[in-house]
Amino acid sequence: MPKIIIIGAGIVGCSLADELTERGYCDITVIEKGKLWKPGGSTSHAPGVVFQTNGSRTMAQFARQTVEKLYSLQHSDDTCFLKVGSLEIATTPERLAELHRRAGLALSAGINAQVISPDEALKLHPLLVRDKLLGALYVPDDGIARAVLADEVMGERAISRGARYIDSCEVTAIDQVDGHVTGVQTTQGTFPADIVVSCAGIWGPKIGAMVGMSKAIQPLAHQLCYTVPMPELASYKTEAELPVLRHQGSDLYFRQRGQSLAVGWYGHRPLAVKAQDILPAELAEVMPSQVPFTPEDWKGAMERSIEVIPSLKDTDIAESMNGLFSFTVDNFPLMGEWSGLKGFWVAEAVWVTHACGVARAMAEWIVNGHPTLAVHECDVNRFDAHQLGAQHIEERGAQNFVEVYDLLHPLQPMESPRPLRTTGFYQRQQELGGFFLEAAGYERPQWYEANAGLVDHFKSPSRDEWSSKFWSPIIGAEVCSVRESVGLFDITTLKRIEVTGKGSLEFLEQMTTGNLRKKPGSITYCLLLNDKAGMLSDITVMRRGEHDFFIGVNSNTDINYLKQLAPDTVHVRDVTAGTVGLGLFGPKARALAQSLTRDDLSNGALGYFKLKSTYLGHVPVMLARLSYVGELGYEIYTTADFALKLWDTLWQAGKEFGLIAAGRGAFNSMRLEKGYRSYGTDMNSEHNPHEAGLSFAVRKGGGYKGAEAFNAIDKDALNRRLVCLILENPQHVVLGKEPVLHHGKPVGYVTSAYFGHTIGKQLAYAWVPAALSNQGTSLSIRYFQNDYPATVGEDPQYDPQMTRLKS
Ligand code: FAD
Ligand code: THG
Repeated sequence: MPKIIIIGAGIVGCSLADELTERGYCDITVIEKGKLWKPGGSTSHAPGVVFQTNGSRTMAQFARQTVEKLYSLQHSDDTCFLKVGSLEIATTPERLAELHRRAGLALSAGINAQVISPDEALKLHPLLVRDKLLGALYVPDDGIARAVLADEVMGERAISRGARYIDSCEVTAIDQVDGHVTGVQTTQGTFPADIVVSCAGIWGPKIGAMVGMSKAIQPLAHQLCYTVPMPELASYKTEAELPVLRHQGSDLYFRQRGQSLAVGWYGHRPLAVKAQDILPAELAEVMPSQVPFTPEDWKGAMERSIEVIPSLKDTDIAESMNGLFSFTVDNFPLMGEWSGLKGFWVAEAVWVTHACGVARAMAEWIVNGHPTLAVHECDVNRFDAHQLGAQHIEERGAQNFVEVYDLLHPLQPMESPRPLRTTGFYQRQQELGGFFLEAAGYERPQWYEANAGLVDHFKSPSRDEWSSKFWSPIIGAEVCSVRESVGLFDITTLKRIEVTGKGSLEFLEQMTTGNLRKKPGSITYCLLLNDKAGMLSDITVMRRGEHDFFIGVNSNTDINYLKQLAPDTVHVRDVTAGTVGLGLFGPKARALAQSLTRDDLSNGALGYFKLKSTYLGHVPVMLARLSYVGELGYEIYTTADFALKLWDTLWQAGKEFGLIAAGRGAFNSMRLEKGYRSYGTDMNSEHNPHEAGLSFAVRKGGGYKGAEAFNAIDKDALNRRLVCLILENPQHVVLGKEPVLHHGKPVGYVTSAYFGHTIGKQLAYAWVPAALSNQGTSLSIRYFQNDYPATVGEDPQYDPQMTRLKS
């Protein structure tokens, strides 16, 4: 049994000790610099408000598990969760619409939620104003976490199972030998360990610095005040009965505490603090995670509050604080084993709301090697280099604070810093009027205004205000034009690695489901599985030479995962930033490419899923004959220095073939018509290849990670399936993440949705129970308040015979 040290006894550390000891990992030492059970971190003063609804399914599940667990914990005579319900209120039509969308997100994640009328809201919370209210989102199972009490209950339980808690003990250094953690040094001496888990919250960056790890965490202060007792609350005798409230339109939230109200305020400027500068307990006024209250930043908070709770008008503030907690560059927590040091794990930037779910996933990860829920969004190894720079962390953290309650469209890119990364094609893309969104920090065109002239030719269904954000009818025109002739797509943002050296083939055979014993020049589409046959990624392995592979992967997590496991003779190198990629896709792609090279590109010489090094004009390239948009064509790779020359060469030659530049919008619509899944969106580690319709990518026999579990799956007894839904009315637009209903009951959720311009239908891929996955099954998709009828259709809808790709 490994010796485990947990740094920090906040809600995350305490939950983790509980989850690990429950799984029989009892050699646990929790080291805490403060005093138990209120050691002075963010948990010690959090009002504990829990709203489970989240744009991320995983985060919503973490919240659900947290509520379940805290509700099951008994402290004295009460549970550690007060299930008072929650109300998010709307005073504008836009916010009301947003509440309907959020209700959909909740239902998709299995959380009971409904939009209710102002009168119903008032019944639940009589202090609310009536006249301005348009409606509210009511989630009955939301409420208040009694986090400090929960820490004590979970802590005592872990201790009863053999764990140790040592308080007033500060970790000052992490020991390591040969890239593996060996223990920690503290103010009370050295403690050996096989695994160290940092649950240090806002001090996370400081612990990170001990091992040379930059953490994408920014501690920020947030203002919270408690009122004096209010006469309107005089009749309440318990800690809280009224639902917790959010008024996102004014950056406010509220909870009852006996006869007073807590008012939380995000409307102030971001108040950043460096982890290194947080005062120790003996110097801090109240506790380390509270900095002095700044009344000037509170300005506006009460005025806005009175607008929705008029009885606050003559109410004084009894307690006020600027409390510290963590924001990250992408709003997701940091979880998992850091690839820079074996045995060094992190669970930080976690809200109370998600803490027990996060801790459960961490414990499963440590004990079983993989968590049950999909954690790719939260993986500590997910970041690009730029996301780990001090300036970026500070700026993104602050911006995410400002936007915490903003009404954000799912496609909305960060505003700053932009442009941050550009591909070598950027100048040309600008000249063509590219409408840029951001991907992995790169500017990436969604469509090109230069193609506006095509719109008269190829019409798209019109869209409502929400779905027409970051959208243009040009997207559909680009699709149709590419399917007719040929298009140029910038695919540089797709991550690429080289795996080279003796033993590469054997290594990749163990790691992937692919049949890779093919001649150099071949390409294989395959999967990475975990030990439970859950999918970690889908990749394309291009064999360039005997011991030389070029692989298209999905994320930095994939890259770090392969790096971690590669034997000494095998080198895994990320070549994304040093190379560029263009997709040349469409029926005229071969004729165009052939006009630029003396090598034979005929179907016989360079067939489907084959690879070739050649020149296009002056530019040395690798042509890979595959296409995520389902057309004849090539992925073309070259080094970054040749980007512009490559673009210009193709552009010049493309004139006679009707070449257009096409954006990501077209790319996504086309890949969905062809039924190509997008990892992270359509599927993740919670799903096995059969459920996702990808078992064709798994080789027969075994010898790869996950084989045993995969071979044990009963294909005829799957619980759920990814299906292709066709909306009955092609004018009905959905965007993804909406709940799928059967006879009015939520049964699943949409992953990706686009209009299929070639087939003239609105498509939505969705997870549904296997019993409802047969073609022809009638379901509906809830978009805001509307239930749109949809039917399970053939998968894929476009070119199922592969005639276009293989022509
Ligand atoms: P912490 O509770 O900060 O625990 C980390 C522990 O690590 C600390 O006890 C610290 O002493 C210890 N530690 C650090 N460094 C060392 C070291 N070197 N050696 C030993 N020990 C160390 N979240 C919600 O979900 N709902 C809310 O309503 C809510 N409201 C909030 C309001 C305010 C004003 C603030 C500030 C935060 C709020 N949060 C809320 C966020 C929430 O409080 C935190 O995200 C959560 O408590 C973090 O828990 P943690 O265990 O990660 O960190
Ligand atoms: N290009 C490259 N690598 C990639 C992607 C890509 N890696 C990550 C991600 N995208 C992987 N996704 C896919 C999905 C489908 C296909 C390729 C990459 C594909 N599938 C064929 C099919 O299902 O018809 C496979 C046919 C076969 O196995 O013979 O082409 O876009 N480089």
